[in-house]
Amino acid sequence: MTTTNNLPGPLVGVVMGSSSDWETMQHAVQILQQFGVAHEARVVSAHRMPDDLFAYAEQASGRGLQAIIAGAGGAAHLPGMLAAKTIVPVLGVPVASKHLQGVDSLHSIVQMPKGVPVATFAIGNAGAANAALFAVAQLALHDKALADKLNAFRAEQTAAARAMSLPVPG
Ligand code: RP5
Repeated sequence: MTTTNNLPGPLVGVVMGSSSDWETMQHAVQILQQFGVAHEARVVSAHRMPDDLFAYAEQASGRGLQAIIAGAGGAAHLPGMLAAKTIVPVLGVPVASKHLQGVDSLHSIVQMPKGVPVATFAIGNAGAANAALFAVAQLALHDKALADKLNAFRAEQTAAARAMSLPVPG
């Protein structure tokens, strides 16, 4: 478990179906670290440890989690099953799979039935980072210091984009 900010417990849970998802999901954790958001990261496999998945979801609200970022690949049932068992917002990250490049993961996560939402992000690293930025934005609604950090982050991105130059055609 990783926590920062001297807060009593994690505000954001980052879970994934396998340690093989870490390469992607570390991008979510890096953002949470950058913004000083208390968080934890764990493997919670929907298929290999379903009882743990249910326990994690059932305890999420009581433990003070404000968002769960869930990444999985292939038959990516982790985000949807978490959402089925908790009203804590679940942010789903499709991890690129070996054979179908994550389109299978995306479809598995995004096609939730009406009534049980999972906020679904892009396949891969961008999706993982954006899920964390979305969680930061949720928390920033009630945390002025965090909102200031998020606005500064956006301003830096804008400045970097404005400073971009293109090669002169030959
Ligand atoms: C999913 O199966 C995991 O989320 C992972 O993306 C995929 C492959 O898992 P490993 O076989 O690498 O453990 O449950």
